[in-house]
Amino acid sequence: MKISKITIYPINMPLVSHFETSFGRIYDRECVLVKMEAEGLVGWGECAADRDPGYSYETTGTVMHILKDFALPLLVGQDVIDASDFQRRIGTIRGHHLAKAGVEMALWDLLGKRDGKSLKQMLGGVKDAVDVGVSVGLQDTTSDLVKAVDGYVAQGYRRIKLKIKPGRDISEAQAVRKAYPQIRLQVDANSAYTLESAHILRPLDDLDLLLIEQPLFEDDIWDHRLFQKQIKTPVCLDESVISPRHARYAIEMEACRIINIKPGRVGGLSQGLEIHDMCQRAGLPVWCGGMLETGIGRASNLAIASLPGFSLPGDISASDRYYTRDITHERFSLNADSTITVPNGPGLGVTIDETAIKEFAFGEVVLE
Ligand code: OSB
Ligand code: MG
Repeated sequence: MKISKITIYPINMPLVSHFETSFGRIYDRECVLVKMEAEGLVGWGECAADRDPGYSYETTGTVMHILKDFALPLLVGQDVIDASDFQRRIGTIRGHHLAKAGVEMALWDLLGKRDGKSLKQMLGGVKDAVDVGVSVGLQDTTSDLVKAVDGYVAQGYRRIKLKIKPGRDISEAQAVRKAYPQIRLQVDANSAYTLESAHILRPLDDLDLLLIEQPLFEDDIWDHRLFQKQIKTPVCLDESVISPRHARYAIEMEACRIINIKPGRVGGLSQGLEIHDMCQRAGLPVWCGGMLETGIGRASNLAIASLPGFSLPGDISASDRYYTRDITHERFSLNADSTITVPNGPGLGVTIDETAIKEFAFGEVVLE
């Protein structure tokens, strides 16, 4: 598609309630939206970096810089054929996967709108609705945590993920397991442990968890291999898998038994697709992670989560779990069976509330 203009907006949206992980608490969510115009059509994408470099080294600020000064000048005025052509063109930029992925998403949206195909169709999705769960942040007390879980279970979520950190791990997971002996339960440490300290997680083996997500450093696939040998619960990698190559390293090293695919973290939907295919060949289950996305990123996550290898519930909750006001006209809601329906309109299948974007945006850069 001949790209005529790209506009990027850093935005800030208030969260319904604060969200706390091992790297900090947030009350609102920043990200960068990408509006790509080509051949009379408009495509949208979302770069899932946050204000602070807690989950990733990328931030709203680095995304604006990398896109404005390096990535977008390689694209505007060019005829970009598809996602692999896009990856080839931006291949000279090292890293910055969250930035790149938002632009790739906008390109997929445009291609789908041109061809009258949904993203699900283009990626090879097979499900009309996908199993989802909710990621519950750290709370002030264990009883607050159980209350928060009560609320989500009452809303119909049948898979719960708990954020953990040193000192707020075993007793938290035990309390929720006691309250819900049958529920599908998993924990996410966001790299808060070291191989030396991780032995304290061993009691989690008694709680019948689906998985333990990213206990150790993000750049340490090898230590995850050593940790997986010490624990029966499957280790799942999130932060450590930044590309299809890293997925291969993790599989070959037996560093994990499950992989969380976030298209943003791995540099785009095309890269997520490669990891999905690789894990299917290797017999590893995958699931779709989340980054508190707006309706744009949520639509994209639902589409990729509809592929056959996504056999575990995704961190894709209903819109009202995150935002009172979103930037898409469509809101995603939870079905009675703890699924969310995959959009099937052309491209991402969502329409954009540009008035809301104008209100949440704290900047705008246009390249044409
Ligand atoms: O580690 O999975 C994570 C949110 C922001 C950054 C990292 C993570 C998360 C979540 C929330 O766990 C998932 C969601 O509901 O979007
Ligand atoms: Mg995670």
